Amino acid sequence: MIDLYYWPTPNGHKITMFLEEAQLPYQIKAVNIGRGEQFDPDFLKIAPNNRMPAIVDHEPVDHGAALSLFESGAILLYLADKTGQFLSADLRARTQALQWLFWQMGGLGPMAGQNHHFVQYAPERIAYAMDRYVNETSRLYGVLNKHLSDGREFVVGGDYSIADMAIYPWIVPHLNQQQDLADYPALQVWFERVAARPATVAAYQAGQSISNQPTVDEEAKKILFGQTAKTVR
Ligand SMILES: N[C@@H](CCC(=O)N[C@@H](CS)C(=O)NCC(=O)O)C(=O)O
Repeated sequence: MIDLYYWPTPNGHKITMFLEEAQLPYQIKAVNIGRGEQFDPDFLKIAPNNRMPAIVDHEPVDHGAALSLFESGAILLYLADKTGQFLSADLRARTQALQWLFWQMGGLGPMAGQNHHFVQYAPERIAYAMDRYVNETSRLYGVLNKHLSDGREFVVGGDYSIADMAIYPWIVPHLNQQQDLADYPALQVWFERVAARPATVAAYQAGQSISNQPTVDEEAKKILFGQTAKTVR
C-alpha cells in the first residue's frame, strides 16, 4: 500500500495518473495546501520542502523500512522502477522519457506555474511578468507540438510513459495559461488521447472526491504567497 500525500493540483495529478495506470493500491492523505496543511510537522518529516505530492511506500522492493519520497519527478521515476512500467528498459527510449520528464520538471512546470501566478493570482497586473510567462509557456507548447508533429502517439513514440503523465496535468489548465490548443494541433491530438485514458479519468475523479473547490482563494493566497526562509519549519 502506498500513502499518497496529495491535493488536486497539476503536480498531484501526475501521481494519481501513475497509480491508476499501474493499478497500485494507494490511499490518499489529503494535504490542503490552501489551509496550510503542508506545514504539518508530520508531513514535513517526509516532505521538508513543504510541497506536495509525496509518498510513503510501505512495501519497497528491498523489503526494508517504509520509504518516503517527495518531488513529483522523483516519485514517477521511483514508481516506474518499482513496477517496471511506463519507463522502457531500452537505453534510447528510457533516455528520451527522462529527457522529457526533466523538460517538464525544469521548464513547463515552473514557467506555467509563474504564468498562473502572474496572470491569475498576483494582486497587481504586471504586464512585463504576464508577457514573459505567457510567451514562455507558448514557446514550450510550441516545442512539444513540434516534437509530436511527426505522428508519434505519445511523447516517447508508441509507448505511454511517465513523461506523458508529467506533462499532461500542466496542459489541462491551458485556457488559464492563455493558450489555445487549436494553435498546437499535434499537441491537441496527444492531449485528447491522454485525456481519454480510463486511468486519467479515474485520477481526475479521485481529485474531485478530495476537493472540487479552487485551491487558491483569498485565505490560501496568504499562506501560499510570501513564503521565505523564515516560514521554513
Ligand atoms: N517540484 C515540486 C513542486 C511541488 C509543488 O509546487 N506543489 C505545490 C502544489 S502544485 C504545493 O504543494 N504548494 C504548497 C505551497 O506552496 O506551500 C514537485 O514537482 O513535486
